[in-house]
Amino acid sequence: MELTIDLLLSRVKDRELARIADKVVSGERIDEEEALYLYKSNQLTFLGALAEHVNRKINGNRAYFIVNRQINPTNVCVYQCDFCAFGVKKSDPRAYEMSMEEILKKVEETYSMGGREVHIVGGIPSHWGYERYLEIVRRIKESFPQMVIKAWTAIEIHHMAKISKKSYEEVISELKEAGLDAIPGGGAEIFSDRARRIISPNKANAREYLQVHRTAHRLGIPTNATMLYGHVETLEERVEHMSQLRRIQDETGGFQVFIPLAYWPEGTRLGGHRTTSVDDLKTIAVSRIFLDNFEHIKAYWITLGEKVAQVALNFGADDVDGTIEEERIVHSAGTKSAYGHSVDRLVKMIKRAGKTPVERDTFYRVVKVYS
Ligand code: V47
Repeated sequence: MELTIDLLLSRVKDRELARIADKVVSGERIDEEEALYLYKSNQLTFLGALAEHVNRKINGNRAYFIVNRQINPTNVCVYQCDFCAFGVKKSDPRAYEMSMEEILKKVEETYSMGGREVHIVGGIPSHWGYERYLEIVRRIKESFPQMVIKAWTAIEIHHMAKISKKSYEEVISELKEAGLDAIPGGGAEIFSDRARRIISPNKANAREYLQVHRTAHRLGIPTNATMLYGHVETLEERVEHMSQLRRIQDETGGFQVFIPLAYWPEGTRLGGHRTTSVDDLKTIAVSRIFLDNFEHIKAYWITLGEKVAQVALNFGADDVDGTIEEERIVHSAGTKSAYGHSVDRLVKMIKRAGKTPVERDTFYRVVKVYS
């Protein structure tokens, strides 16, 4: 690998690119302007090799997956963000709400198949009280104490704080007490106020999203971070988004993974186009290089598609998420990926990308290495 990167460095003609790459290879942090330069560069394979060089220093040849399940208890949502085709009004014929029994049945299915994690997020219905969110966590933990519960985005937690008139600290402590283990990264979208005013003007803003995560870290709850890209945001706004995450990670160290989410436009009010694979791979690569204090970068196979996710594993990503079983959010917006995959399929996907598949738990502890 060293030889490859040295060889590549010696051949790069763009002086500025070579200077930034030199910095990266010697382990120096790059700034926002340099990240933007990488983003704007069309040396895609070089960028991939550089990001992969960084990834290998952290994760070796391993690529992670988890046996998990997503559960979206309801799609009823007060916010109606323009980029989202999943959330609907209560009166919409597509509206649904799972009963506690339905939720527990899904957790049981996953548990009996060796599942390690349930990832629970949904719409935000105006008729749900704070207790309902706590109850879902509590009942799952009571019935399946071994199951790791990664639940409720910062947007949902902000909403809980609002309706219960409690602080983030109180809400997260009570969720933790009920059995919450980790918080997923959803709801970040793009932090820029300008872009947020266009795509999701009503829900919690960037400052509130980040404050929820900061509070969770302080209370010992690890969280993930996402970025929805490919809608109305600029490249500058993407880099600024990552920069805010990097600053918080410097402070707390509580983020486990960064997940760039490629926007899917079908059925959304915002419309627009799908991202190109070149953009997807650049975003993975730039995030791997820029977020030097994040251990993991996830190539989420649901938004990227399996094939681009495989290539992304050679462009700096080291994780593909999991078996998932029942993805609804991005499927509402047109993704053609499967709803879920078997362990076998994920292992093959990773092996065929030239990586060693490693089954992990939510906290990136190794469960099984498929060497
Ligand atoms: O917050 C909504 C995104 C997110 C669309 O933490 C869309 O491990 C693309 O956050 N096109 C939810 N994306 C999913 C999410 C996630 C997924 C996997 C793992 C983790 C983790 C988190 O989905 C939302 C939003 O940013 N989303 N609509 C759309 N049209």
